[in-house]
Amino acid sequence: ETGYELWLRYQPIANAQYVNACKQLIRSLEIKGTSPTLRAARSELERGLNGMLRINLPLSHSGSILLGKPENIPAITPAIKEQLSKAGTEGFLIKTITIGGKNRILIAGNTDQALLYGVFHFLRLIQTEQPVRQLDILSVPRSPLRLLNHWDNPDRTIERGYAGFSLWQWNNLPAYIDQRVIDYARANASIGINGTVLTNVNANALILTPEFLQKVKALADVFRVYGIKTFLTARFSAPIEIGGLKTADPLDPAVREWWKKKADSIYQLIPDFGGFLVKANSEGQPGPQDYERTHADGANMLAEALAPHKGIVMWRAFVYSHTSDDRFKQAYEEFKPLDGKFSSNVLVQVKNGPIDFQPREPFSPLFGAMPATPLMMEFQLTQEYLGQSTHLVYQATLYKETLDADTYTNGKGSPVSSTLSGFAGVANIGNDLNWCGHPFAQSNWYALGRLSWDYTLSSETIATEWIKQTFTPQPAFVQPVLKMMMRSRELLVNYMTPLGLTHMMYNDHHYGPMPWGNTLNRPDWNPVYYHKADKAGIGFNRTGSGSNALRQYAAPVQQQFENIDNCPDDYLLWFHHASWDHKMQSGRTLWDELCYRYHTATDSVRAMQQQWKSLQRFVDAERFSHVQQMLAIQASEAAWWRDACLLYFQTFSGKPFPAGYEQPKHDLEYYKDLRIHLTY
Ligand code: BDP
Repeated sequence: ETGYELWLRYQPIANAQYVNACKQLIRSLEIKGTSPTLRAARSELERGLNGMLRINLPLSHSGSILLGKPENIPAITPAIKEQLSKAGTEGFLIKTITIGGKNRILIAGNTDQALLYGVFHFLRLIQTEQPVRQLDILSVPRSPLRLLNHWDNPDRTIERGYAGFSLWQWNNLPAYIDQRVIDYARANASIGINGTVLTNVNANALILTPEFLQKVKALADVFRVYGIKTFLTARFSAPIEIGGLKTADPLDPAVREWWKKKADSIYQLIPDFGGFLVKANSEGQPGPQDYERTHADGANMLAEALAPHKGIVMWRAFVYSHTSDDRFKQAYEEFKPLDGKFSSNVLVQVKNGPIDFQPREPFSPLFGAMPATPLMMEFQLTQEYLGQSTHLVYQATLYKETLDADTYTNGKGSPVSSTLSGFAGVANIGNDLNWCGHPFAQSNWYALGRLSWDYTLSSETIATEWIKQTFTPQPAFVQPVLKMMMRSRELLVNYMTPLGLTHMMYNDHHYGPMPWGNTLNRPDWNPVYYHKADKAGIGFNRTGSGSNALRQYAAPVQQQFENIDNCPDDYLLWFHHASWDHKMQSGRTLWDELCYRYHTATDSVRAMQQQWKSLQRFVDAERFSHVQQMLAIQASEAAWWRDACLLYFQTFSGKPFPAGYEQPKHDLEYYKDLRIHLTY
């Protein structure tokens, strides 16, 4: 298998007892309606049931599966109506009902999109071998916005993409629709993703030209069938670049008019267009500050153009300037004062942590700090700083760590998830045969969808579902793979940036260790800025005696971190410059703990390699070997991280490696001389 089928493989189920039980209950289908979305739902049901149970699903007036909206189902009871009144426009009900003495499986919802979600959930139940007798599942998304963000360029390269080129074949659109685009939409609908931003945040105004908009329309026409709205990134200077204006000043009437006309023309083609995602005045992108205007001025101008069409603006808070003493503080400093100043159809989109998608970050202090502004969470599925598509990292544990963190902004029990109005995941998808590069990277796409639908799901639950569907439901495979996945992100943290170290990757491509990096013009692009290692110790003091970034959190959060003696080990160096002899909570000294973490994590990757090897009989040869080869690279790169970092930090600590550890294969100069930054 190539992995192309993702978690929608629908392989014949081997468990005969389960198959028989299903076959007694599932024989035929009654479907109420004929919309393209319902046709897609039906064809998915047929495909899935045929694949898994070998059932051809004939249509019948009293079909054992009844798929429809309440107004089309005369026999519906008041109790069911009551349940569906809580389902909103996207939630669904899957329920065993009795009509005329006959048991039937009702899949109901208030819109066709909801019915499609219901069908996918039903198929998931079967693919994971859940009982289908006595069903009563009401599932309603907890978040209205569940988006992927593609950082795709018009030339089909993908910023931070590690799985090939963009799925959007701009050259062939609008005349040609690749089957992949349809399968992409199916996959998203199966996990509840309801929006996609097609283009890079480092935006190109070309996408807003009439020629490109025709192409975007062709994609939007496909996505609509699957309940997915289309969004674009808006380059702030587009009125100059493609509009012939002299300025992009958001308070200039001609500029405002230009955006209104642009929005009108988009909605003529795509009546349900979602809106714009904007990166402005960040990393060289144009923005309102070029005209001495605020982020709110810029966002509100676009919001005004989109409002008549019910479109939204997602304005990113990823900003930092070279003048601040601590990059950590910047987004908060710029955005917090703007709380309440944004139009009602603007959301501010915030990365999970204050810096930039590191293996571990504390939550961004903006969550909970802007009560008058709807905020969106931005997670990065593509593993820019997490071993790209080479390392096996299941990131749901990272997402959950952020979502569950208590902001205390409304007292105890105010988790980050409670401060959110939407979710965005920076996509890890390209035109590689298996979509995501590493076979396990698909799990991060899957997890983003499932968590955006219901952030109370545990990462174990999501991983278990994914493993069963993507490989096999056999417990002897599921259990060990679940363990591997659940530990994988913690291992990566520990062999790359343990104890709160951060941003020590090579310049530019961010692959591999470069803790010595100090050559870039901007200090806050250099690893030495983040770890601040010296003879006295290591770490970034963000307490009152340092940058005082901690002050941006609610008092109880500050208290968790501000005292060096009880700051959790995992965050120590995020907030403190600690001496090499500092006594960790583990009882070891900081230096010994650093050595311990790097070594045990590297050993654990080797153990993971052995574990995978023992599971060969459960997996097709192609995917087995792909994962196996990747794990071998990961194991050797974990050792590379370990040795490069420990040798480098040893030049400051002056301490020996504790006895019993494997010695580095090379000296520090060897690692510094590696030419990966030239060839990668
Ligand atoms: C950084 C990436 C850069 C993105 C930027 C962003 O290195 O390529 O453009 O984030 O999120 O992590 O805007």
